[in-house]
Amino acid sequence: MAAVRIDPLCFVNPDRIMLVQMAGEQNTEIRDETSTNIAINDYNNRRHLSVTLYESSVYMLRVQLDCTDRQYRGDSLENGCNLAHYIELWIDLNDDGTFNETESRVYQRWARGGNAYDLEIGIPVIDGTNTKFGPHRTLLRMIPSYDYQRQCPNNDYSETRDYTINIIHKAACKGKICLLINYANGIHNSISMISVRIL
Ligand SMILES: [Ca+2]
Repeated sequence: MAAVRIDPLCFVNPDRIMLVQMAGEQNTEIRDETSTNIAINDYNNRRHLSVTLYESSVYMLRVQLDCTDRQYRGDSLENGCNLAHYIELWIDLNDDGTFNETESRVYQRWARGGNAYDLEIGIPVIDGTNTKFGPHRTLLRMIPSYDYQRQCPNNDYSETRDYTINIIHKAACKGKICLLINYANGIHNSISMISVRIL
């Protein structure tokens, strides 16, 4: 019987999240330096960490991984952690307690310098139904990449972190005057325009 060849990548210990960082509006920022030491599935409730974002905008979220605990240093891993992981982010935009497909909000992702990922996060317009104003439960999840899952038998690890994203209305500013659009009670046709002078 022929021996089954397992990719050397499969013998590498999973890398762990070392830092999660996202800058928002009004001097808010998520900066989570909690590091995880255990090798298999981990969940961290970090809901007290909150960032405020404008509707209809795009923001960057950076996830830095700890790649120091590696057992294999072959050529295929010279680029660092990025071969083995896939990171996703869901925001419970309608606050119904579940995460559906449209609440998966990563538009693009890039590997940076071997051990960091930049994720482009899209925030939709507040319509009062699918996307509500205010704080929302947000899940960041790291799982093995699809290549890793296909090739490796030990692919059941994951890391999940629970944060809060606060979505607010975008102010449209011209000179020193800003117009705030207020969707009262989530109804589109009850838009009122409020002039606010910036001091
Ligand atoms: Ca939802």
